[in-house]
Amino acid sequence: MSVSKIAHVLLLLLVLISVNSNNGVKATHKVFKRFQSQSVDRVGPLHRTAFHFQPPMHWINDPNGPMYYKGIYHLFYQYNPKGAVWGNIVWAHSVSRDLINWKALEPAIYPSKWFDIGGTWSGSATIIPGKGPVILYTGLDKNATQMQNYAIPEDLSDPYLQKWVKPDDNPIAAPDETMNRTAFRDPTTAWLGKDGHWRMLVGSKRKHRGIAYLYRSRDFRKWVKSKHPLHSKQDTGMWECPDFFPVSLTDRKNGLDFGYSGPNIKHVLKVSLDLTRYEYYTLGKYHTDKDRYEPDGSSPDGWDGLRFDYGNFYASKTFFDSKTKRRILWGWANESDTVSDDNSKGWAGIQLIPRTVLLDSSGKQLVFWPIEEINTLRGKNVRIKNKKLKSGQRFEVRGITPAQADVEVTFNVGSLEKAEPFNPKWKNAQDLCNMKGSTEKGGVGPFGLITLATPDYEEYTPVFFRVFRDATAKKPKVLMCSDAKRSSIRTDDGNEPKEKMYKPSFAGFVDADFADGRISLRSLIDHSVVESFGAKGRTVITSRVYPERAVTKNAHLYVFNNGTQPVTVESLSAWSMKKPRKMN
Ligand code: DQQ
Repeated sequence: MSVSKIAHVLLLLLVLISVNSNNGVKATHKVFKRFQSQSVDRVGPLHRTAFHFQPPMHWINDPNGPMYYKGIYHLFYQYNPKGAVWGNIVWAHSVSRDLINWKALEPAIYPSKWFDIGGTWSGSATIIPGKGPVILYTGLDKNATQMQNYAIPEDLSDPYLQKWVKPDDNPIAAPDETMNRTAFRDPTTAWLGKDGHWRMLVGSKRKHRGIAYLYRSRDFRKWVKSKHPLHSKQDTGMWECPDFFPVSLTDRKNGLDFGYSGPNIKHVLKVSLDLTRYEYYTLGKYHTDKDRYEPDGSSPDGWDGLRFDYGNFYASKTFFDSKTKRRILWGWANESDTVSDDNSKGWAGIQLIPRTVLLDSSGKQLVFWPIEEINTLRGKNVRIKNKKLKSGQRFEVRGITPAQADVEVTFNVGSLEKAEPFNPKWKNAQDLCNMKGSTEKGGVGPFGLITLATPDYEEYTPVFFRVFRDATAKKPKVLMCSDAKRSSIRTDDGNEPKEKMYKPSFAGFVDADFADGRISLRSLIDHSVVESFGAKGRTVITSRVYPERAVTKNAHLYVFNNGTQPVTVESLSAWSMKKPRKMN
């Protein structure tokens, strides 16, 4: 091996080690044989969520084929009908009129033909104008070769589209000899080019290079791989669940459909990195003449890329809601406790609250916000105005159910003079959050919410900001953390000696200018999940947590300031959240 090759491999190893040590959301495809043979005999209710999407029992992972068709929202998802670990995967299917109240149907797609007998893995839905929806999904044959298939509704007059047919001319795309046959999956929603041809992407890798292969078709049946992939990036490993869509530079309210082309748009390419189980996206230009995508210089294309969510969030997928003209994001949050625990509680995995996706006014990142329909679940409300928090002070938010709540708060920090200097060596937000935590006094911050807490802080999950002065930039450097380190007193009791509950100090930097001294935070708290939106959705972090004492009526919610600089809670509104009903 040449010296440069050795240096390259070492660099890659270093990147992997550092990235892995900061993440490690649990792998999905690991097969836990011992647990696979066990079926669920009871469901542990303690940490089940109330208003998140979750089937009555068993394992779930990626959201698949979300779509809106003739008045109905459809959500399919990867589901193990037999147990609480990954395996036996089918496409479970639920429908809703409002994305909140759901009705579960029979699985839509399950292994039955030679081209999917080894597995029915992730994919997307496309609505063909004048014809109806088509699902593209990955099937595995008996040798575990991955290939792309299509399925169509058996009866288009059934409003719920319950039965799906897999025609015999499948597969529509199989790996050729230049491709990796076990790394070829997760087709995107297809889009129509100006030439009248459909396009879709399929995630893959060659050696360490992540790849989004592009396929074209005139009739949606015969698909041809284009000469070049849409995009690829060295040393990023397998790209799972790619997602590719346009966003408007000028329209701050509406999303754009997949095939939209016109002036004042950018494109987003998101990939889910199998190696580390986190995702990143770039903003860039889609050169439709060459069918190639080029990320903007300002969007890091690799491990340091921008993220939809800096926490427990994976295999996400967007769809265009033609009813309300929104682009809506679904993402899956795996459990963070041990596999034995998942098995004994009889369920694992939730879908997070769908989020709208828009381009930020800076044009340099996306912003996310829980869909407004979630507000229909808001119940009892408490409000607090203009409350000053001196250094080291906290107050409790009383009068709502803290384990099942929606909280919106706007802080005003006044001046940033006392902000600590930012050390340019601090490259990684999660390391920084882990190092400083929520109790080490800073100048401006840490301040924020303390969710799912016991009054003595034996257990607590703080979500907070810490503001630094950045000598090299005009703006302050703002760190946002959702720190699960002290979320549970449970000592790991998994049967496997190496199993440990995963309690990371998830964090991201926030592009907030504090021009008026203000920064906002919203957290959706639901028993074992805290989804937090900083600075109106510029940075989003999801944590899964498993308190032992801070549960149901014994959970508390606080607002705190551990910075030297006083902070004012300009306004706070918190709601108890209701459970959705079944769709009727
Ligand atoms: N999960 C699916 C795959 C996909 C992975 C299998 C991502 O299609 O690559 O359950 O979590």
